[in-house]
Amino acid sequence: MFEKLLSEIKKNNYKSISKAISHVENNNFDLINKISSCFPFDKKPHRVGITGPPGAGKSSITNLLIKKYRENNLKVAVLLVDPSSPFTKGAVLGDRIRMLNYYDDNNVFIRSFGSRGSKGGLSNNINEIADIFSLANYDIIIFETVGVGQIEIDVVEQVDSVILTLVPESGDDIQILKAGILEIADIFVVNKSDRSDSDKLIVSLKKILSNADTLDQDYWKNPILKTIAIKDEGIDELINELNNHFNFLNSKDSFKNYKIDKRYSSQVEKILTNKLLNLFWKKNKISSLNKELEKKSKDRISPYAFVQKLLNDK
Ligand SMILES: Nc1nc2c(ncn2[C@@H]2O[C@H](COP(=O)(O)OP(=O)(O)OP(=O)(O)O)[C@@H](O)[C@H]2O)c(=O)[nH]1
Ligand SMILES: [Mg+2]
Repeated sequence: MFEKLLSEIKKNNYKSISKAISHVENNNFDLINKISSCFPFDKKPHRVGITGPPGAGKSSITNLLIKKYRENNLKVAVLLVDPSSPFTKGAVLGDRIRMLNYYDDNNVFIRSFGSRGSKGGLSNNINEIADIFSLANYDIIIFETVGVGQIEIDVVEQVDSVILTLVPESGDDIQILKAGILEIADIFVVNKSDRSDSDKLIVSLKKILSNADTLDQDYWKNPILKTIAIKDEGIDELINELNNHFNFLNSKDSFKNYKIDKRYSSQVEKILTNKLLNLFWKKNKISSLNKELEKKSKDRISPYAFVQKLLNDK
C-alpha cells in the first residue's frame, strides 16, 4: 500500500505531497509507518519555524527567505499554520496572494493549514510531515505560525531553528509574551526597524536574555537581528544565522545536540503513547466506558476510580 504515493513524492509531485500531508494530519499510521521504513533519508531538510505576533512581518520575511534560497537553487517548502480566527483570515489570504509569485516554481511548495479543529493532527506529526519533504528532496521547510496558541507552540518546539519576529511596538508586551516562546526562540528578529524604538526593544531583549543566560560558553547565544523586510534589509544576516544555528545543531559535540536529542526522545514518547493507547483501548474497555457514560453523571464513579477499574479489568 502507498507504493505509488511514495514514488510520486520522490518525484516531487505537488498533489501527492499534499495528499500525503493530509493522510499524516489524519494520523494515518499505515502511511506513517511506510514513510518511516525509508529511514534514514538521504536529505535532512533544515526545519525553520517563524513565529511572532500578528502582523509582525513573518510572511514578508518568509517571502524573502524563499527568494534568497531559490537564488541558491535550494528547494523550499512553506507551511502556514492559520489560527483560523475570522480576525486574521484576511491576512492569511494576503499571505497566499503574496506568495503566489512562486506558483509556477516546482521547487517551492506552499500550503496553509487550519490549526483549529485539526485536533493537533498537524502539530503532533511535524516530524512525519518533515519526513515527506526529506523524501521529496527539499532543503528547507519553513513553518509560519502566529505565536498565540498551544498548537503553534507545539509546532515550533519540533523544528530545528526558531525565529521569533518582534516589532518595535512589542516592547511593552514583551514581558507578557506567552510563556515559553522566548525560551524556544533561537534567533530574535526585530522587524520594522524603520520605525523608532527598535533599539529600545533590543535593549530590553538583551536584558531578559542575559538573565536567562547559561554559564556555559559553548552554548548557543541567541542573536538579535534588526530587519526591515519591506526594504530587504537584514535578511542576508538572518540566513547567515540560520546556517550557523543549523551547523551548531549538527556539530559533532553531542552536548550541543540537545535539541536533536530532545526531539528524538519526545518522538519516542509520542509513538509509545500512541501504541500503548491503541493496545489498551480494546472493545471491552470502550464498552465499559460507554456503559459508565450511560449513567447519570451524579451516579458515575470518579474518573480515577474508573481508570483503576479499567486497569483491573482483563
Ligand atoms: N514599515 C514596515 N512594514 C513592514 C515591514 N515588514 C512587513 N511590513 C508590513 O507589515 C504588514 C504585515 O506583514 P506580514 O508579513 O503579512 O506579517 P505577518 O507577521 O505574516 O502577519 P500575520 O500572518 O497576519 O500574523 C504588511 O503590510 C507588510 O507590508 C517592515 O520592515 N517595515
Ligand atoms: Mg503571515
